[in-house]
Amino acid sequence: MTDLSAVKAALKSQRIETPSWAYGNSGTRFKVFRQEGVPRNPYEKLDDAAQVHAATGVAPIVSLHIPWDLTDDYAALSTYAKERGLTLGAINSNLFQDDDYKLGSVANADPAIRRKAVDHLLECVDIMDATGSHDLKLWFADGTNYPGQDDIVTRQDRFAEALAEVYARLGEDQRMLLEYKLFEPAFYTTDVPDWGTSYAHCLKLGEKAQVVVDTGHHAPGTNIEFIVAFLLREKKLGGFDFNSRFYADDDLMVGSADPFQLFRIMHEVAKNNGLAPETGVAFMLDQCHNIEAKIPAIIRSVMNVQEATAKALLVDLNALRAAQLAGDVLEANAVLMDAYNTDVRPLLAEVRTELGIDPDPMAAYRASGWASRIVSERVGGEQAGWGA
Ligand code: LRH
Ligand code: MN
Ligand code: MN
Repeated sequence: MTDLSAVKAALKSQRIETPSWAYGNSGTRFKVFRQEGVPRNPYEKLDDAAQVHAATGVAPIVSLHIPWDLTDDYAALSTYAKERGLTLGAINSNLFQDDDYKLGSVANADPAIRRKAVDHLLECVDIMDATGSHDLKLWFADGTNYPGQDDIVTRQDRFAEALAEVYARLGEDQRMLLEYKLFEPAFYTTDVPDWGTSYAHCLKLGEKAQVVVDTGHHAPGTNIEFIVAFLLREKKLGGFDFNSRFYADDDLMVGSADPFQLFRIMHEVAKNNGLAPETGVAFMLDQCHNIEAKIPAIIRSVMNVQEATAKALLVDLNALRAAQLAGDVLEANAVLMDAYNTDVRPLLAEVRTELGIDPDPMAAYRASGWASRIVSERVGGEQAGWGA
């Protein structure tokens, strides 16, 4: 039997971090469909994030992306966040939108370009000092398109050297979270293509370097929950970039394409103590909302993570272990499926009522009038967007 009050307590204390870029305009490489009322600066992104937190009660942290969230006073931005019940989370670097990085950033053959790239990363740590952020999130577009284009091992050496310099700059309570991605924009080799490469670099760097699992960055059919379980065992899972994919790096709402996969991932997290704050797993979203309204899509995504988490917490671990030890394959599988097939929406409605918020976050947001307010107030100025 599962202790329902412990399940509720875990759901109340889980924190889901939303990305500043999901509030701005975004699109595919074919077209950005602009939406009315979209934020014009990082401050307005925080205003929208505060609406997501008000509706869900569990999303008080916002990741920034530099330079998309450029401002001349990050301490002031952090204060603005605090005044709205928010804190600034991971600082995401950007080494993929400058002409200089055509052949790579920290793995570029040109030492001057490598220097420029490392300087950007060091500047991101300066920003973390100003915002009080604990996590530097690194994703590199580095790689090659053609066999023979550059030397695979030399590029790894350049990577290791750059990461070591940035690692040495981290403060006591700061971490480096290293993402991996199978391919794109590079199509032949990618310098950090998989969790093993990220893990190997992190292991050499030390305790403050951990792996980020972006759920959209794997080959089709990859068993992501195995990776999650392995990294938790090694104390190397820094966090998630949640999103959904059907084909490649689709960046759709988490839990929309394959809610069962999300449940299997959250089962490994819950079972292996990954929900305990001291384990330090950051539950971040990394998504874009190209054709749907952004704020309600982010609210829906937060709810999808909560539903998967609730189901994972309902797994009867004693019954599961007993079935596993007895070699009862069907019963062990049934224990998992019983939890997955539970409708957890009434439980989450109770959790929200106990938190003092509306049991229906989507309805609460609709009733708030925020959607029409931003359309009438945010006129003029450049709308913020992916890459802007
Ligand atoms: C590119 C990517 C990556 C980063 C984000 C900003 O694949 O989605 O995951 O975290 O852009
Ligand atoms: Mn990501
Ligand atoms: Mn991605």
